[in-house]
Amino acid sequence: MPTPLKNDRFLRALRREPVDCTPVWLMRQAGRYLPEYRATRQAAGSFLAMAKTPEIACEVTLQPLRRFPLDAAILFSDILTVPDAMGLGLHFVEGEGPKFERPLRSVADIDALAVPDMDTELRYVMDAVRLIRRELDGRVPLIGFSGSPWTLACYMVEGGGSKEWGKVKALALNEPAAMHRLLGTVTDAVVAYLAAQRAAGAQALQVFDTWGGVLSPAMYREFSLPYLARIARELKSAEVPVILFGKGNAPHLDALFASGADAIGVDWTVTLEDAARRAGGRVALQGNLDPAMLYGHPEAVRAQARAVLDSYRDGNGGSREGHVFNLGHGMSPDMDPEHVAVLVDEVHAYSAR
Ligand code: 1CP
Repeated sequence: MPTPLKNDRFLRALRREPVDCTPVWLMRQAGRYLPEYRATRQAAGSFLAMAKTPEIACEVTLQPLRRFPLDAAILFSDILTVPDAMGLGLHFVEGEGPKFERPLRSVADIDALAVPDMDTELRYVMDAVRLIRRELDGRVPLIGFSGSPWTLACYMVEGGGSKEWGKVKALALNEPAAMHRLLGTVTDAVVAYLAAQRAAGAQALQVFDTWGGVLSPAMYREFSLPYLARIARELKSAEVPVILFGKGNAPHLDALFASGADAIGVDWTVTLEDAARRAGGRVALQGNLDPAMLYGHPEAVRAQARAVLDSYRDGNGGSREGHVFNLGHGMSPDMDPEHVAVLVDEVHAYSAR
């Protein structure tokens, strides 16, 4: 029998149940802003070596929890493990970010793709999930995650990050049937990947649609939204909630609220007041402090945290239930850990019921 959770605020908030204060975790809470992360990375040699060694992935997952009373842990890994396991050959070029040795260059490449085996090619991820659950010992829940089909397809077609995403948009425009076959295969892989993380012990699942917001509304509705909704439908389970986070998803919130997901993660380009009003209690909301607010001085960080908490309450009929505090996107390497401590403290103290 797994240890019962000592702190289940995060899961309760995702179910819109009452909590003693608003739970908080931060996207990229494990990362280069922490000196202990930089030391572990130096010793491991590379980011991929860290992600592929369960003991190191576990250590790095726990680092921010030793410093701050965060209400959830997130698996230390990357969204690009899935295309790597599909044979694209992930590596990191110093200062340039992720690259694939064999990006998708033709319709034949797309048709040759297969869903990877979770027990072999991605076993290291499941081993990390099992190890982290054991080491957490019920302190807080563990979040598993995946990239969204559209966001993974962006990297698979471009071969790395991009400013314009011209190749993948051209594919969607010129070869829509092949694009849908690609998104279909990637969706099968994402569902299998998240289900395997759940089976290994993940207690909530988040899908990162980081690049959905670069699409026009018509293209978003064709190439991102239906696949997000399929994931939410296929993973529906009362015990393991699904969070759909999308950078720039504000124009699509009404469709996302009806997608079947338990919670929607939003960035700071929408007020939580507006989002909560439109959600009307159908889903929980996660977000949405602009990460750059962490560059402010501690009193400014506290004021910004309170403003986010109040904005949610104002849109949610005066109640703070159903809100998970987070940033609107990930943390950056030059952020001050002291400011994170201040932020977490303010969220808990100010929202205490
Ligand atoms: O140490 C290093 O230099 C590596 C930097 C790094 C880190 C810390 C990368 C490479 N990935 C990660 C971890 C990571 N990636 C997590 C860990 C859990 C956490 O603490 O939150 C998660 C959830 C991700 C997810 C991820 N990877 C996303 C989606 C989230 C987001 O930020 O929008 C994306 C787009 C990636 C791709 C990726 N991996 C790494 C980098 C630098 C990038 C971005 C590349 C680009 O700008 O296109």
